[in-house]
Amino acid sequence: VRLVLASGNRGKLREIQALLAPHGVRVLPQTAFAVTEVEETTPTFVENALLKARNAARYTGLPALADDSGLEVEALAGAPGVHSARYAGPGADDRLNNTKLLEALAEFRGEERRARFRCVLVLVRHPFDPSPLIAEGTWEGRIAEEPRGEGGFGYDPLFWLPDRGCTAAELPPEEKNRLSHRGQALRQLLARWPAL
Ligand code: ITT
Repeated sequence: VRLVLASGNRGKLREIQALLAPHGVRVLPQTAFAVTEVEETTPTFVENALLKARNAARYTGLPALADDSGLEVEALAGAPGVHSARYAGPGADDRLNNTKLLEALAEFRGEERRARFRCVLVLVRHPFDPSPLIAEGTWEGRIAEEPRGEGGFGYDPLFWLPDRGCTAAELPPEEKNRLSHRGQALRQLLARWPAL
């Protein structure tokens, strides 16, 4: 099975390739095709993922998988949520986003820094697929007071796992995939995928 990943995020690509390779699924990056990215204009993860998946299927003629994900921080009423990639403004990188998050939580301690990652995956077999496969996963943690670790991407250096005593960026990649919102969503997607 071959599919295109409707994402420009290399961290997501790496993790999803590792999760799907054992199932005989080859995941091609949409950057290998002339795909014009869509704007993520909707207020929900699932609608954004659908937009991205249909768009990539339209440009490539391949089945397309999209991942819309983000970090929901309780003390910030669920922000940055669907806006996680550009929390610190248009063109913001991971470092700026992480700095902004630490500033927003400066007043909060311990339990008050609870947060969760959320990942919604959508698979469309063709651009007008009337019944896309949809799966979701969440991962609970806290926002650390300072970044730790070099692994993963995005907010991983700030995502503290109280049970493990480390951040997501300090986990080996296969351990992150075993625990993460993305790993959970992908296993749910595989269970719902009749062709596999
Ligand atoms: P695509 O839309 O092209 O896939 P993106 O990075 O813009 O790439 P999203 O709109 O889904 O993707 O934004 C998700 C953001 O949430 C991402 O940029 C990270 O900042 C954060 N995020 C999602 N999963 C994460 C993870 O496993 N570890 C750390 N941060 C994560």
